[in-house]
Amino acid sequence: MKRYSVFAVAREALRHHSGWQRAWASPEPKQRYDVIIIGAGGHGLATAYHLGKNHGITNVAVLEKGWLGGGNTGRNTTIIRSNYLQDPSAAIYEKSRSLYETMSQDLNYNVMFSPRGVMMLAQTEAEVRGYERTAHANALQGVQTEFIPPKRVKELVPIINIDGPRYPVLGALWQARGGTARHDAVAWGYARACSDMGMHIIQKCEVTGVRTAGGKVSGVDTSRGPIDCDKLGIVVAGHSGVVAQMAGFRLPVESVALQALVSEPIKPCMDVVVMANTVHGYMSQSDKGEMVIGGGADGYNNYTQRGSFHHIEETVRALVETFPMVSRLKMLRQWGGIVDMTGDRSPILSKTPLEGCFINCGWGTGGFKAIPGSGWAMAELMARGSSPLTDAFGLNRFREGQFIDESVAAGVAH
Ligand code: FAD
Ligand code: PYC
Repeated sequence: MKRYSVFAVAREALRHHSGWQRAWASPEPKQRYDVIIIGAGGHGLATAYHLGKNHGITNVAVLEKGWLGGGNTGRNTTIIRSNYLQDPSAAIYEKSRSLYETMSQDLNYNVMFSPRGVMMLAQTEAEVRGYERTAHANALQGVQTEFIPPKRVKELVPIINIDGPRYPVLGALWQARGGTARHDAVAWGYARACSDMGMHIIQKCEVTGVRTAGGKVSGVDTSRGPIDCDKLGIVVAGHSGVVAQMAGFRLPVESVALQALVSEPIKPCMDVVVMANTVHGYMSQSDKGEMVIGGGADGYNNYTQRGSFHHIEETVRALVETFPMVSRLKMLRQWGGIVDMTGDRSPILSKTPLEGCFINCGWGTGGFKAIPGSGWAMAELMARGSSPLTDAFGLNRFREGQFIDESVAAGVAH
């Protein structure tokens, strides 16, 4: 793979950009791989990347039924933070956030990581207490956050209305090194690096069955024929229940639509990410100038990849209350993704009842920020059989009642 650099750009400029290579290859599937990963979203690609980079396992195929990054990875609002309450969560999300800091250099691909700061508004006394508690927990965990007063909120976000009609801003949990990254670039950067290691990324290849021999996984059936493997990773987000059923087990996961929308592009007006979880909306400004807006998940299970209309109204209402200037913006487009929700709002990174088969799911509404850390940890779990970062996130926690409850403390009111 030719490296991207300022010299490469200059060289190509001189020869009419005729020498750029395709970022990743599109090979025909082989008959057998050491490892197959189902799902070329961020988590599947990051798992493959770290299998190669950290463990030297490169006879790997990533199978994708659509196009890579076309699931939730290319549909999210790109918020990156690690201000979780429970220790196992803080460990994996902070590992992930720190990997984002150097991802562009590691992948030789600009993922536009922008540590512009993430602010979660406290608009009730209960939220103040909750976020103060999280800030204390984060201090013990080595995660840098602080609880800031309303005056500082207004200084950081001049367009905010801190005297809201229903819920005034009473303070905020502030993570200065949280931020955003370009979601497609994260998928593309990993795909390019995996392809460079000789891995096969096979798009338009739907897994339709899981094959077993002697009680162990032996391969998959796909829309492009059967493929053998020694180990299988299921990393399919909202379709985890469907694929797990093919492998013969059930998951404590529900699939619902979560949606987002963007406004027309406007001049720079807000250089931090703001989440208002009581009124239920969040907003940041993209590099193109669009206001990127998200709200709540649908209250019922579905696979529509669209989301229900009343959520758009609720979200926009919440944001008009928080940022009155939003009332004068035109909204350009809206979309949805199918997110995989667990009861404790924590992910599952685990061995499964089928030997050789591993699962990575349950990131729900918050897994973009976790992509590099999850890939690192999942690769370790698949290569070595355990990982300190995944120990607490096994399927057995649902049997044993060892939940990692982030349903309130995660700060996203989903
Ligand atoms: P995906 O990117 O969905 O990848 C799974 C892939 O598996 C898909 O490409 C799918 O086509 C493929 N697949 C499924 N079934 C099969 C099959 N049978 N065979 C082959 N391939 C298959 N998280 C944050 O941290 N911050 C945010 O701001 C944020 N905002 C969000 C906003 C919205 C609107 C949505 C929908 C999500 C948001 N999230 C956010 C959550 C985040 O997007 C997801 O948790 C994360 O992208 C999940 O990545 P993934 O790789 O597990 O799944
Ligand atoms: O997890 O930070 C998050 C998030 C923001 C929007 C959706 N998820």
